[in-house]
Amino acid sequence: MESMNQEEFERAKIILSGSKKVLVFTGAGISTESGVPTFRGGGGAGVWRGMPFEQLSSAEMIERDLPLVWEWFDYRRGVVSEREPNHGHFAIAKAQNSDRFEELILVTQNIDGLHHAAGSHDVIELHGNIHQARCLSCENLQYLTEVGEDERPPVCSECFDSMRPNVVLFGEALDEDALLKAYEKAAACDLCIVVGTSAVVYPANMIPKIAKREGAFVIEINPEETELTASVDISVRGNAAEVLPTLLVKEV
Ligand code: BV8
Repeated sequence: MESMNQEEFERAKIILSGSKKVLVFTGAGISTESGVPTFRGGGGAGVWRGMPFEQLSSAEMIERDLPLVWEWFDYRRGVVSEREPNHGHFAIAKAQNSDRFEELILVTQNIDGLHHAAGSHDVIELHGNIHQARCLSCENLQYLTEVGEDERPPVCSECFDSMRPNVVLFGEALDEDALLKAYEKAAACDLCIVVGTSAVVYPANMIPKIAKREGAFVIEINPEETELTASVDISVRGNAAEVLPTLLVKEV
């Protein structure tokens, strides 16, 4: 862990030992060690078939070219399906399923499903889930394992209209219930741990800001500085898969 600033890490451990209600907020960086490319910065999934990802993942594409949207997300799901959760995902799941804290709420921007795969429960997936399809008419949800790979766009089993990926695209509103629950939990927590996010995407990036505004201690875990760094209480320069297992492990 030579890449980590040890002093900040020790301070973070002391804060954790006194925390009761913890909110963990994750972004693409927590899946880096699982081999899933991030969106911005090195090795990102920035461009595909010559189009920037923010254009491929924009609301207008659903109307304009739904088959291309399916090709894009089938490609992304192909990348994710070969990947496993890493020590960072498992550390959060272990802490959530132990009596380490009174409550541990996990809010993620990720759509890769790796938090579920690691054993986390009640995950608030603000941007949806790449493994699900949603009907354009009746909103029926189906896992893609229930739909033939060659059926594109998938046909809804309820109303037979076409289905789209169950993912929030740029320019689309987030699920209101999920967002409100995440805001409430952010306002109620006494510690917010922000892991692996550049914090540029709105409104998800409001989660740590609400926690801070309502009096929570905010710890950031990221090998690089972000837009949040100046406003957090402790910024641990390190990789999630290295830092989380030691940070979240029960005090000896
Ligand atoms: C909405 C699903 C309104 C799709 C995603 C101008 C200014 C401000 C805002 C806007 C603007 N123009 C438009 C907007 C709004 C827009 C937005 O915020 N745009 C940004 C780009 C400026 N937001 C929206 O459109 C949202 N909707 O506002 O709706 C509305 C209201 C009512 C009615 C109609 C509309 C919808 C946003 C959701 C978009 N969908 N994902 C897909 O995946 O293809 S967002 C996408 O970015 C991913 O979900 C991703 O999770 C998310 C955030 O990125 P990060 O997770 O932070 O990933 P990133 O690569 O950026 O950073 C990785 C970090 O990890 C780095 O810091 C790196 O250092 C670190 N790292 C790397 N390795 C490690 C590590 N950390 C730890 N350990 C490591 N090993």
